[in-house]
Amino acid sequence: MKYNIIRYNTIDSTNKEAKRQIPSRQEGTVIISEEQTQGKGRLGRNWASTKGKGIWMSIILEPETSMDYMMGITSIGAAAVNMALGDMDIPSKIKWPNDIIVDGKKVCGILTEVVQTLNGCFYAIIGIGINVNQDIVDFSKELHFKASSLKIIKGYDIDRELLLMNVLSRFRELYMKFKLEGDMSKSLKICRENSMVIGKEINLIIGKRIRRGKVLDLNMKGELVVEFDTGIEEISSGEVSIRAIDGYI
Ligand code: BT5
Repeated sequence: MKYNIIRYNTIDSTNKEAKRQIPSRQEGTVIISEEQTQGKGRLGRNWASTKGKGIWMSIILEPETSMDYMMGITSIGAAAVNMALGDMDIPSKIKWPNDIIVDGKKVCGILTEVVQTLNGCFYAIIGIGINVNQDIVDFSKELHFKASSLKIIKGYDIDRELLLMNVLSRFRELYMKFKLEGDMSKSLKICRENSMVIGKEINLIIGKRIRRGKVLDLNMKGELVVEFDTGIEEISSGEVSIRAIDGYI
């Protein structure tokens, strides 16, 4: 997969722009913007995307896999970001399915969307947002408690371009293993080893319903294996959020 990086100064959302550019763009197209005016999180939530301070990007993919495995791409992205941060001496944890946490705060979120074109082709768009050089004042009050940036953590400005290249190169390595060999095991190993939730009691939030359970593992598709009173279930990331019983995560 060869990357083709398309840069914007401002855009509504790089995921939205990636969607607009399908199918004229090929796998490996990266849409990146200095700022997003309508950055998107999961389930209709917003993503704060301060100008010039983060990495706000989306990669267009053609994974040629079944729908079942599509959401596993989020795990590949999470593992890639975890490795790239590790390369820069920043240890991080992964809160399934899509948050990267450093020192108890969220520094990165991932949003994977699947698009089917009229001629029946499936694309995946993985959107990755990393808080790099924000100061505390750049975050809204609501985010002070749960968000942080690499600059706040390290105490100095981080080279966004270097981090971008690291993330892209780690992502390609893990994604191509999955695409060519159907093998997601390395990504899942990283997600397991750095998981914030395996072994923990959690509340699983599905719409208005909350279910309490204990996280046992991730399965081969990157789904969460949870033990409830009623038995063990495999939970896909689509419509759910989780909260630990004992705190923010
Ligand atoms: C996510 O959603 O974490 C996925 C975020 C994906 C953002 C990227 S940026 C490039 C691409 N283009 C897009 O439009 N999106 C993708 P979720 O798990 O739903 O988390 C959203 C929640 O995180 C919000 O409700 C806030 O509480 C919090 N949040 C918002 N902005 C944040 C930020 N910059 N840093 C940390 N937390 C934030």
